[in-house]
Amino acid sequence: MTHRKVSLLASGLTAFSMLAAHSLPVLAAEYQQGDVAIEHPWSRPTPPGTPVGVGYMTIHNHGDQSVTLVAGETPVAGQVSIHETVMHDGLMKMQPLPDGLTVSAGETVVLKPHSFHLMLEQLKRPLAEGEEVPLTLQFEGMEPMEIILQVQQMDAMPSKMDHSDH
Ligand SMILES: [Cu+2]
Repeated sequence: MTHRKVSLLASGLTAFSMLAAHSLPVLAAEYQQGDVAIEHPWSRPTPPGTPVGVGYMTIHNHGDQSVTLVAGETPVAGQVSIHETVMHDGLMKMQPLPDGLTVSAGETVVLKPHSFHLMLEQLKRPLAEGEEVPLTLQFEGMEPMEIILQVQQMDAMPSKMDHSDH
């Protein structure tokens, strides 16, 4: 009897702390579909006239098979591409990943400045700080996954590097 009570209390507390966490405005949002979890999807404000925006997030694959992000879609952009930034002859350069971005079984991949990222191309309007941008992610062989990018400044992130060069 006592044990049951304790475990009920514990699960109640867990539910409460999850609710509390989700009610905090700046906290990382988490999305889960099948074995894929998306953490802290975010984007950056764009100056007027900028043709592209970015999409960053952490992708966890909790499954025992690799998953591949092959496409994305958002109402604010004409096209979403999956890019990586690489060093080429001593210069940083970004290039599309034609086969998508694969996350191996049990692994985590972080989309962030100067690394993997989504490009929101043919932006239809500037993205403003504080805005929430809906984004549909398509992993190969999975149902589309709806997430929200929080538009925020770089300052909120540990990296001080600027990514405005595209
Ligand atoms: Cu890019």
